[in-house]
This record gives sequence, structure tokens and C-alpha cells, in this order.
Amino acid sequence: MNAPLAPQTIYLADYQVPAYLVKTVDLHFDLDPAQTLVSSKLEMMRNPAGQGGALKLDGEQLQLHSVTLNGQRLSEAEYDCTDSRLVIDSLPDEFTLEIVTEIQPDQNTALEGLYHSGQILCTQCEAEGFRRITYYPDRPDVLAVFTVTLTADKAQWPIMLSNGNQVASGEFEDGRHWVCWHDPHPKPAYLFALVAGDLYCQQDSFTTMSGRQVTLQIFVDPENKAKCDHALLSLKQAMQWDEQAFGREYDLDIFMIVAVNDFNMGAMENKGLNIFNAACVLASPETATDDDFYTIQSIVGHEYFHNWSGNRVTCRDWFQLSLKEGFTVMRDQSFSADLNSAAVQRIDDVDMLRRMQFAEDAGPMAHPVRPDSYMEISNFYTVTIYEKGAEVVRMLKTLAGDAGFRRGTDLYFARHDGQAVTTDDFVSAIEEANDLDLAQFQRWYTQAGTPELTVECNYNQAEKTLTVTLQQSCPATPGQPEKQPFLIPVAVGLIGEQGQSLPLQLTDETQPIDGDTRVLLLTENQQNFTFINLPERPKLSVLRGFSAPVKLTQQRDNAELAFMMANDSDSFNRWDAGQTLFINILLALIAEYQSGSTLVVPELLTDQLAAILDNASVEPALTARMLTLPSENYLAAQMAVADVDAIHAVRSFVKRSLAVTLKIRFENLYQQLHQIKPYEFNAADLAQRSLKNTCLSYLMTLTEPVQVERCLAQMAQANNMTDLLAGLRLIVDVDGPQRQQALESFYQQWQHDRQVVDKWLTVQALSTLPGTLTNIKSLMQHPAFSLKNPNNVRALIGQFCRNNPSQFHARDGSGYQFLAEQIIALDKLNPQVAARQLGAFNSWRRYNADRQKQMQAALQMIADKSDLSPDVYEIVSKYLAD
Ligand code: B3K
Ligand code: ZN
Repeated sequence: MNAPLAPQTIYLADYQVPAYLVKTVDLHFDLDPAQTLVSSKLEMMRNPAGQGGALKLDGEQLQLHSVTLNGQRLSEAEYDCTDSRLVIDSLPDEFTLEIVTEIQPDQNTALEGLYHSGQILCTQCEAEGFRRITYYPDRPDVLAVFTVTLTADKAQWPIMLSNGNQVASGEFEDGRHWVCWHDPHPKPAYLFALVAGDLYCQQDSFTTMSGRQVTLQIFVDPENKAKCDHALLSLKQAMQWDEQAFGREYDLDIFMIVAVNDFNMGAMENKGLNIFNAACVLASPETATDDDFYTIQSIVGHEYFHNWSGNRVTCRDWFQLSLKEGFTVMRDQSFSADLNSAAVQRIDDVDMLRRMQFAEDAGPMAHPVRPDSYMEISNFYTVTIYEKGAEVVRMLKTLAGDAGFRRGTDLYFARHDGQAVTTDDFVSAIEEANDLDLAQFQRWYTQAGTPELTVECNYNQAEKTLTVTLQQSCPATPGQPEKQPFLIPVAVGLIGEQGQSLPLQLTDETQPIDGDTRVLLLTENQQNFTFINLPERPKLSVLRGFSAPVKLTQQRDNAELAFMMANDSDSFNRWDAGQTLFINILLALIAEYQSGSTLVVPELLTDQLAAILDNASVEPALTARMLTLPSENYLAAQMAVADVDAIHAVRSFVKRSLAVTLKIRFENLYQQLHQIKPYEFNAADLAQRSLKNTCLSYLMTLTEPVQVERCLAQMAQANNMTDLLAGLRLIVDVDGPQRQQALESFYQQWQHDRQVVDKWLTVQALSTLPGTLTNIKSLMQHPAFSLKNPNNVRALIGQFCRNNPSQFHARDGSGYQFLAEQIIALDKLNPQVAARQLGAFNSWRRYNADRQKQMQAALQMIADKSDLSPDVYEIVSKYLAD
């Protein structure tokens, strides 16, 4: 690697309390996209608990105009200004510091700090963007009260927003105007936000549990004014849910959401002023799919829930990121489960955890939920921090019970309101409120890697007992060769031959427990649990509801899996048994394919699917999930050496064979479910569309003209994006004139709508027909695409590289070369987005020698660039490390 100096590694062990505190911040912005003047007045004091020394303020890409201490302008000799710091020595215990800086929002393609998106000026400060606005102690444990005055030309920037409540406004004679905002809640700088633009505002209100009226506002580009209803409804649902589920009431008089087109991630929880990626907030039936509606509800909830888990109680340092993210994801998952289907929510959450987080945990970037070190914090907004972090909090809830967990979170919020704290503080609150000992549990925060859980059952007919042996181990991860045993809550049930639940009574217990599920606590490397009074040999349903984020090994033949798929009373485990059955059969067929044998889909699988289809009306949403084959990437992760071509060929073969045998059933069910009616976002209609489109996807594998006509007819009749896009996705894999026609007419109809155009890019990125990469390259020249827009990048490049394995891993290495080139180009514009795209190489060592060599060469090509951002440098160097 040519980089002259590797970026510095930051260690948790080096944490020190801040040397200086900020009591109040008074910010003045003279807004102009080319050149914005920022005047900051800080009332500061030496931290009595701090180490003393000089004042070190963070600052990047700032032009410093002046520094004034207690009214006296300082000369350049009285401070030291580098490209990342402003340092001032010899300060009194209390002082007023005024700093004037100049910034250029127009030049800001990294989308961190203050930037220009379309016709909007907006900010993104988490994690370290505030230092691109002004010099400041940019760390989450410095909390201050902010007052913000915004000034700009009134015609161009009629709306100007910041955190808290608007307290004053006025106009100047030259056509400029000003607005002053005050946020009474002390907050770290990463929660600061401002927005300016000519925006449409949709307004509503919510009455809190103590009877206060809160104004709710969504600000969008005027062209999107018909797309706000769903987010507003979701916001009200979230506000009410947090009151009921966690006793959390909103604390300002106004709550605002703004939608912007250029955004590095989904959304940001700035106090009272959430800023959203337009794609994660705007929806109408014609332009957004059911999945979009669902995701919007969950993200609106997530950002709102941060008001308590993140804002009122924040993180001491960025190593504690999962304190707010893991907990808030767990909260948004519970919200979605309560508002929709809990069973489907759990399946989807676990499916994503296994596909993404297990891969991260098994790769070169594996890190604990509370990492010990990082180079670039932006790289640690990961599925481990978020999704595994949520699983860890969910386990705490399992251990404490519903009521105990609520006691714990009440104590946490009461004890730490207004503070910046650690994951230890969170665990302590749950511990103390429930008189638990969670010392061993803490290893979930400190040890990386996915634990492996092995289960064995021995039934003793004479004694009528079943001994369950649980064993755990955890593979080594970078920097952690040895692991200590985890405390693993293992939820189990026993099932009799007729599919009935059997009593759960352990040795030494006088009677069975109530209910059909109980939680065993595995604390050692190996432990036995003996169930008694079992007149028949039971089947063990283990890890019900996925009670811990572990990889389960359980010897079960296909017949037992089929039985569990039909009979387990735990819906998650029914689905999971089906997935395991699919995986076993697919892996066996892949081995046959590799040895050149003829492939035959076992009858048992066809029979199971037939039975599921015959019972589809009972739980249509679950049925759709049960019919879905594991993804190619997930299958790859189950193989010692991932064979991309065999996986693709065999998975397609199995899907098609099932469609051939079950064609009548798929057709009948499709017809039954295909009803044209006005679009509604509700659980029943979602389930119906999801199952219908699953049937269509099977039927389209038959390559029959009648199915293509069916698909085209669905698209022609569709009054909603779900049905239209489902059709388009399938048509793009049909090699014929309909394909191009469908794509063209879709574009003609929707070219004015960025969210829909991104979907159009994605369907093309995911096409499995030859020539996809060539098409992607020409789409990058299309007026609809810009490398500067993160949504475009994710929709086209990201989807291709992550979710189109058979094309991305083309034998000639063209996919790898393409990605490397894009990362190098992106790194100049937007390091965060560039670093994200590297994720497609995460599992590069799991492929065959040829592909490894090609991926290594692509990574090396990136590494050889001399001026990489810390973001890309950190990931590429960790991927290439031995
Ligand atoms: N807290 C933000 C993520 C910020 C990412 C900064 N690179 C969104 C969220 O998790 O709610
Ligand atoms: Zn979050």
C-alpha cells in the first residue's frame, strides 16, 4: 500500500473525559451554497473532572476568519490551527469563545457537514460532520444548549429550520430574512441540524399521553407533496407506540421531518428535526412498493424512537454506538411486529441477520457489538452494531421477561436522562431492576464472531427422559483468537408424534412449566438438560423464535425437517425447518451437479410445498416466506468453497422443477389472489400481494408464453408499484422483445420520479441475462444516473455487486474490475459511500482460487492508490491483511 501514513487507530482504552465543557452554543449562519459564513459563540468552562491542558477543538475543511476570547480578538500567534484542529492554551476556568469560519456547501460531495442537495441546503453531522461546520469539541459526551440563527435570501430560501422551537424571525430590507431556533435540551453536536429551501409542508398534530399538543410537519420538494401521508401516519403510530410500550413521551412542541435526495444513509435522528433520505420517507401507492411502505414505517419509527434512546440518553463515545443503535433497532423491530405480523417480522429480521451479519462476523471486518478500536467511525455503522446489537438487547428482554425489561428500561431512562453513557450502564440498569447477574452476558458486547450451538438429544425409553446436550464454541476473529463461553438463552419446546406439545419438566422439578416453550440457559461450553415424564420420544424444537444470534447445528434428516415444517407450534421454527430442508437439498444437488450427475428434486420437497400451497389461505404472508428459496449468497456462505455457477444453476433448476410439478397449484392460487382493488397498506393485502407475486415468480421460470402474458397483463392492470415492479423484475429476465418494451415504457411513464427511476436501475442491475454489466456501464451514462447521488450508486452499482452474484462473479473478473474502478472514482467524491461498496468483497476468501486471485487483484488495485480516504483505507487494508 502506498498511503504515506496510515490513518490513526482510536482505542476505547484511551477514552478520557473532555477537558472543557460547552454550556451554550449560539450559532449564526449566513447561508449561501457557494460560501456560508458561520459565527459561533461558545460559553465554555474547564471540566472539573477533566485532565486540564489546552483546549483542542475539532475542525476540517474550514476557512478560519477569526477567533475571539472574552471579547478580545486573538492574533494568529495565540492559537494553533491545523487542518484538523484549533488549539488554544492558557485559558481561564470560564470563558466566551467566538469563532468565525467559512464553508462551501456547493463543493461538499461527501455529504457530511453542510451541503447542497437539489434545491435544499441541509446538514449531516453524525458521527463527525459538525467539525466541517465550525471548530468545536465534536464528541458525543459534550452536551450543550444550542441557539441557532439562520439568515438567507427569502425568495430562494423561504423555509429555514433547525432543532427545537422557533423563537423569533424577521426580515431585512435587502430581501433577506432570518429565523432563530432554540433547543432547550442539551445535546451533542452530532444531533445538530439545519435545513433551508423552498419546501412544501404537510402538517398534522399529535396529543401526547399527558395531553400536550405537538405539531408534526413534513417538508418535501413541492413535486412530492402527494407522498407524505404514509410517513405522517407512521410518525403518529410511533409516538403512540413509544408511550404505550416504553412510557416515553415526546418532549418538544414540534417535530419535523425533511426529505432530501442526496443522503449517505436512510435517515438521521437530529433532535426535533429528522432528516430523511427521500427514498425512506416518501410513498404513494403508485410509486412505492409494499416493502417501501413497510420500511418507511419502520425507519420513521426508528428515528423517532431515538428521541429517547440516543438523544435524551446518548453515547459517551462512538465505541458505545450500539447503545443507541442496537436498542433502537430492537425498538423499531418490536414496533413493526406489533403493527404488522410478529411472525413475519421475526422471520425477516433473522433472515437479514443471517445473510448480512453472519457474513460480517465471519469476515475480515468482524468486530464486537462494542468495538475496542477503529480507524474511521463511519465504517462502524454496521449490521453488527445495529442488527446483532438489537439481538443482544432482545436477549436481555428474554432474560428479564417483558415486565422486568420494562422496569430496566424505565430505570435506564430515569437514571441517565441528559447523560452520555455506555453499554455497561444499559446492562447495569436491566441487571439492577431485576436482580440479575449479567457479568457473563457482557461477553456479547466484547467478543466478536457468531457462536456455534450444537444440539444432541438422547431419549431413554425406560426412564421416559430426554437428555438435551447443548454445546457452544465461537470461531476466532481478527484480534480475538480465543473466546470465553457466552450466556446463551435457548428457547425450546417438545413435540409429540401427533404434532402435539409435550410437557416441559426438568429433573428435580415437581411439575411441568406452563406453556409450550421454556428458556434453557447455556453458560458452559457444554451442558445437559434432562426432561422427564415423556412417555413418547419427542422431537426437540430448539432456538425457538431465534432466541440467540447463533449458528445452530442439529442432526435432523429431511423427514424430521418436513415434520417440523408442518407441526412446530413456533412459526419461526416452522419456517426455519423449511429453510434448512431447502438448504440440505440444494447443497446435496450442488454436489451432484459438480460431479456431473443428473439432478432430481426429492419428492419429499415437492410434497411439502404442495401441502403448503394447499393451506395457503391460513397464513398467506408466512406461506410466501416458506415458498422462498434461500438466496444464492446465503447458499454460498454454507459451502466450504462457494461455487457461484453451481449455486445459480441448481437453485434455478430446483425452482423451475417445483414450478413444473406444482404448476396447477401455483396458477390456481395466483388467480385466486389476483384481485384488482384500490391499494391499501394493511397486513392482509400485503400478504396477498406477496404470495401472489411469489406464485408468479415460480410460474415465470416455466418460460411459457402464457406466463409471460400473465406477467404483462398484471403490469398493464397494476394500480400500484408492488404489482408493477414485481412484473418488471420478472420480465427483465426474459430474453425477448417484451423485455426492452417493458423497460422503455416503464421509464417513459416514471422518468420524472427519482424514487421510481432508482427501481428501474435496480431491476436492470439484478438481471441474470448475459450482458448485464455492459448494460450497467451504459446506464451510468444515462441522464438518470449520477455518481454523486448515493441512491443512484446503491440502486445500480450496489445492487449489482451484492445481489447479482452470478454476474458480479463472472469468470473473467470483469465484475471485480468494475467495482474497483467505481470505488476509486467514488472515493474522491464520497468516501463513506465508496467504503460501503467495498462490502461486496467481504467474503472474497470463500471463493475458488481463480476468483480469489481476481478479487485480491481488484482490492490491491484500490490499495495501491496513494490518496485513499481513511474510510476506504481501513476496509481495504483489513480485507487484504493475512
Ligand atoms: N444515526 C443515523 C446514522 C448515522 C450514520 C453516520 N455515518 C441513523 C440511524 O441509525 O438512525
Ligand atoms: Zn439509528
